[in-house]
Amino acid sequence: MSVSNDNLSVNPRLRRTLALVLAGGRGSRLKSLTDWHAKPAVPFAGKFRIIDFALSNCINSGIRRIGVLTQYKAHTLIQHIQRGWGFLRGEFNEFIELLPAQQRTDGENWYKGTADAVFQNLDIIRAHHPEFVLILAGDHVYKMDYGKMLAHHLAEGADVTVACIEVPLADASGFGVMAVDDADNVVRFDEKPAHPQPVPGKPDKALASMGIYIFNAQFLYDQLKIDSDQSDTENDFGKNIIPSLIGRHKVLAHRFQHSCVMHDGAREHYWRDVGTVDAYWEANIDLTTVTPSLNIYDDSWPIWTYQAQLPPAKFVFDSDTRRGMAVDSMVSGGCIISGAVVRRSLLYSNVRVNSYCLVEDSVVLPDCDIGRHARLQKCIVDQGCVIPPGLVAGEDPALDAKRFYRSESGITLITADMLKKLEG
Ligand code: ADQ
Ligand code: ADP
Repeated sequence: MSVSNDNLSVNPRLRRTLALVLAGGRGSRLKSLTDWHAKPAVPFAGKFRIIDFALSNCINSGIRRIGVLTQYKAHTLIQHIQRGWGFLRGEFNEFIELLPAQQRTDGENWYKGTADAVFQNLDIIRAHHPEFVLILAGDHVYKMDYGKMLAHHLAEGADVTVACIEVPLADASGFGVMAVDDADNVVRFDEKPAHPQPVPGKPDKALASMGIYIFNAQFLYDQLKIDSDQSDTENDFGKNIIPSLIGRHKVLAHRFQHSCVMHDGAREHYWRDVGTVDAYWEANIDLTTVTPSLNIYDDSWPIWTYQAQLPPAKFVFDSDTRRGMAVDSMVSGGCIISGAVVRRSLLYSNVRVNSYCLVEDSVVLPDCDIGRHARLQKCIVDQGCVIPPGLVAGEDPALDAKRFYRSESGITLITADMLKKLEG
């Protein structure tokens, strides 16, 4: 495969690319974590929100014209973007524009599938006169140079290019699964197949779509029109549009390994859909390890966010408990750990951990207060929880399942609503 490393020739084309970040999905597999936020607005890695990764990738790749398509529970997402991402300069034809579902078309529908979300905004998109449209999901954590993908798209003269990655065959039925020829043209695409096809010669791997597409703009408009005229369509890129193009147009596969960013001379082959409680816990806890798989200290590919200004984390040694510490942990601004022990955990902003508490292998979202003598093991504590003194979670699976949400692999999710019910 020939992928040009010469981003120079791509640069003017990147300026004529419009990125559309799909940020309207419900993300129901995150259970109560998405009761109040759209999945892209769910906090991640202590100070970010999930959407910051896709948006930072755009800026780092040189794409500075971005639309964010919102629908479900968009309030905190919109607030986050308005507060943090307003630095682009309209004078240079740079922008981040929020495109809410607004029933613009004749139908009575909000956005149906992902393609409908784009279709309903076609007039706005056309008005920007893009040459290429890059379609992204707002709910994946990864670092990727979209310039390399565009270079590949151009070099091969594709109509549409789909980014892909090899995933374990056992997980593949959650993805669009494709087969390619020797030149990486997509010859088959099955959306979430019950029996996914393995990669030839690799019986335990499948080639999965990352849900990232580069379309030639006019080609996209034409396909959206064709799709919207059909009656038996869910107006979805993965379910309808991409499969309908195979064999009729040039659909190119672009392998993530060619555009993931470098760190310390190695490619950072990290792409995660933190879409389940288990995956969310794992990806957060991984950051507390000595050498995490995702490097967030990389100043050559910064991840931008909005965060309120907060005082530094504070650790108070209590002479009665003879404790007051956190180890193998990340502790964000505004936290106070007083007379307690925190291990292998990630604390988001403004978390108070009070005397005699033990917090281990847990992810505590912003603005929580953990009452004295509480013990938390393998928990995710949702934003704004006040954990009552003495509460023990993560030690008795049957009891946890009754009071909270307990995942298959034994992670306990605690939310403010669940705690309220406990009180009542
Ligand atoms: P899924 O992840 O199941 O599969 P989907 O639920 O369509 O994809 O969500 C894709 C993105 O679009 C998400 O960021 C979501 O928030 C957003 N979205 C969903 N519905 C939306 C709507 N109506 N309006 C606005 N935004 C919306 C897709 C592909 C697969 C591929 C996986 C990779 O269909 O082929 O393998 O992504 O994760
Ligand atoms: P929600 O509880 O609805 O999710 P958040 O508290 O997360 O809302 O607020 C959204 C954004 O606003 C976050 O990025 C957060 O850091 C920021 N924020 C929260 N409180 C304040 C504040 N008092 N001043 C400035 N920014 C804030």
